[in-house]
Order: sequence, then C-alpha cells, then structure tokens
Amino acid sequence: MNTESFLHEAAVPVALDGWQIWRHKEVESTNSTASDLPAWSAVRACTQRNGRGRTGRPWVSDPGGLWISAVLPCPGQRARWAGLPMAVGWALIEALETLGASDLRLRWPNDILVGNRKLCGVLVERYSDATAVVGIGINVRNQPESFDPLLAGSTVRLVDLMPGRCDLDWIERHVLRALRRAHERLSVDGFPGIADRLNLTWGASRRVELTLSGSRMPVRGSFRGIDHHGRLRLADDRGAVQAWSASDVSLFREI
Ligand code: BT5
Repeated sequence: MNTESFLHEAAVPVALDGWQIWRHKEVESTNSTASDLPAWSAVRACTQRNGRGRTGRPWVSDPGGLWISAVLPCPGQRARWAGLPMAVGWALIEALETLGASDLRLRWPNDILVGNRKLCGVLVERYSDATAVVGIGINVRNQPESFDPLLAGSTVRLVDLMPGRCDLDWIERHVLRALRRAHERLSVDGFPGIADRLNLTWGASRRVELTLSGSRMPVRGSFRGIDHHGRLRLADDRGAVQAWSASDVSLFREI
C-alpha cells in the first residue's frame, strides 16, 4: 500500500490533473467528508470507519483498498444526471481494463463484478443542486472477507486480477480520469447513447429479484437492460415490461 501520499494528512489538497485531492489516513466516510467541497475536489482515505453503500448498507473499507469520493458539477435538472452511477461504472470498467483487469461486468445499478464477485461499488449522493458526490470503493490489496466473514466468496480484488502493479496512487489517477470522461459523456451526449451502449454489453437476459423500497414482497422477472433514464427494465412472465429506478429498489439480486 502507498503511505507516502498520506504523510501530509489533508493539511492541503494535492493538485492532480485538474482535481484537488484531500488525502486522509482515516475518515468516517469519504462521501461525508466530500459533502461540502466544491466541484473537482476529491477525498481519499486509507480506511473508513463507517464506509457505506446504498440504503445505508455497510461497506468494508480496510487498508489496501481504494476509497475515494469525487465531487462533480451537475448543473441543470437533476433528472439529467440520473444515469451518473452507470456512466461512472462503464468508464471505470474501461479504465480498469486498460490497466490490465479483464472480464469485468457492470451490474445494475452500481456494481462492478467478475462473475458473481464484487470488485467495486459506486455510491452517488447529492448534497447540493449544483454537484454530486461520487463515492467509489475498489478492492485492491485489502482483505474484505477477513474483516466481514459474511462476505466470504463474494468479493474479488484487483491484485487477483492483475498481479504485479497495483499501486493505489496510479489507480487513483486512472479512476479520476475515468470520472472526468463519464462526466463529459453525460454532459455532451446525454444518457441515451450510454444506455444503448450498455444494453449491448449485458448479453443474455438474467432472472432477477428486486426488493422495492418500503415493501417486503420481492418482485421477480427477467432483466431487459435499462431505459434512457437509467431505469431497470423488468419483464414479467407474460413479457410485460416495467421500469424501476434505482431509488425504487433497495435490493437487486440475480437469481
Ligand atoms: C455499494 O453499495 O456497492 C456502494 C459502495 C460504495 C463505497 C464507497 S467507498 C468510498 C465512498 N465512501 C463511502 O462511504 N462509500 C463510498 P451496495 O450496492 O449497497 O453494496 C453494499 C454491499 O456490498 C454490502 O451490503 C456488502 O454485501 C457488500 N460489501 C461490503 N463491503 C464490500 C467490499 N469491500 N467488497 C465487496 N463487497 C462489499
């Protein structure tokens, strides 16, 4: 793990490729620390005491992983940015594959997996109308399964996919570039082009189960990709298709 970047613990940010990066040894959650920073700031920490996923689920953030949150400008209507988690996921996959990882896939709405093992999670939060905080957790050399035995068999690390060069500063740089690319694509082209592109990558339809927010009854069906607003399209057994946004769905499982 790189420790040299953290010697001057967040007294001043580091300037890199147009970003201002605040580096900490430990924070509660990099998303919370980034919540009142301006656009093109980022917060990275060696560990998080209280890293979180969607709907408050815990995110294991032990030493050796990349835990980073970046603040992106999101002007105009909120709906325009609804596809940000998926635009980010796609750009991250491209970046990690350039670095040498392979067989990565995006699972709606915000996971990057190899097979059924999770490499990376993305948590986008809006603390202001003008910006979004994009939190990214990537298992690199850390050992999440020894910190939480419930994760046994469900995670993968970059070091397992591309042994050798797994330097956190280097990965951070590529992640921040990927975020800029995702932001440019969304600003210039909008989400429909990204959705069409992602729909080509999802291949054969999978059976999935959704737990809807505020309901205990799961909904099952076949995954039919996403629509131009980033909503999941689910076909029931008669082929009728309904669209669900990520905020409607607290849990998404492939069955
Ligand atoms: C996510 O949520 O996948 C989004 C995770 C985002 C984490 C980053 S780290 C930097 C920034 N600061 C934060 O506080 N958060 C962001 P979700 O889809 O809800 O998945 C959460 C689930 O992933 C948990 O319930 C566990 O099952 C699993 N999990 C927890 N820690 C993991 C890890 N290190 N690797 C793989 N899976 C993990």
